Amino acid sequence: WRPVPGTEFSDILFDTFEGIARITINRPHVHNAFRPETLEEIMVALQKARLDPEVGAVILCGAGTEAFCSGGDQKIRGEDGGYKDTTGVNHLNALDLQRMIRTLPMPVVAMVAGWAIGGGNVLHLVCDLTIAADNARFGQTGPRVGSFDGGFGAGLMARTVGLKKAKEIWFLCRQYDAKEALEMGLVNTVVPLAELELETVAWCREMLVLSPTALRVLKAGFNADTDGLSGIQELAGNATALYYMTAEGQEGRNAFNEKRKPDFARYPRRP
Ligand code: 2NE
Repeated sequence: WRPVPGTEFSDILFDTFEGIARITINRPHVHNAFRPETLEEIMVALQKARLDPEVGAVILCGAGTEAFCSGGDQKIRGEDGGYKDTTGVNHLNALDLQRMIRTLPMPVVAMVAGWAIGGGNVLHLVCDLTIAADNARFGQTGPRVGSFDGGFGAGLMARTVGLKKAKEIWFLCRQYDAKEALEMGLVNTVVPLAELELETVAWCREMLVLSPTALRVLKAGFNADTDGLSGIQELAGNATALYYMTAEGQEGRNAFNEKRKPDFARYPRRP
């Protein structure tokens, strides 16, 4: 792994390896709970990964082996509608990050060792794939600590593990081990902790040799109905980008720039 030059972060580590960008939440003293700055930094790193033509997959993980992420940092949760940043402003920018992960045009793989709790459980849920170590433990705590995520946390959870199981997870605030998470479809695979990174990189490598456009449009397709009109926007944006690459699409631009009528008759109506 090579640190990405020009990126100085306080709460995350950001490095790359052979087309994979790895973002590590680096707050092990609180089981990698996030504060607004953590999430802001992850979004900056994701945008850098998006703009790097060498990067085709992202791994999201937590520092150490005890926790992927324990959700919002309860020590800085404010009274004014969110989590306080260092200037005292409250944020719920976990929701911004969730949307960004879903619209990133490449697979995001959660690599989960240890706790994935509260907003940390939702964070891996919104990733495209989850590779779990055998020491991983999952669960929601919201109704116990005075919080909830009724957006992707509830709706995407239900679509992932089924409605009854999702309600159980949220209504009872139980914890589930890696084997149970695999059985309910919350994770893709479980591997021994010592093999977690190798296995996650292997999954990324398998995807990296496949068609990036196919994966990109498939991701948008998987998310489209759940994300409503903004999901359709993402899917349709891919269609627009592909259309721009055709001679038919370029004829419209050329005609405008050349101050003539466009001649679309040359382009067939396909069955
Ligand atoms: C994760 C869990 C079950 C682990 O328990 P254990 O016994 O292994 O560790 P311990 O001792 O609780 O935690 C170790 C240190 O990490 C801190 C703890 O306070 C402790 O530090 P000290 O007090 O000893 O100094 N820590 C752990 N999680 C933290 C957190 N989220 N915020 C601040 N400090 C944290 C156990 O630690 C646990 O249940 N953690 C809390 C999980 C939780 O409730 N997360 C927030 C859910 S709400 C949310 O994430 C959210 C949302 O619902 C909507 C929008 C955005 C976020």
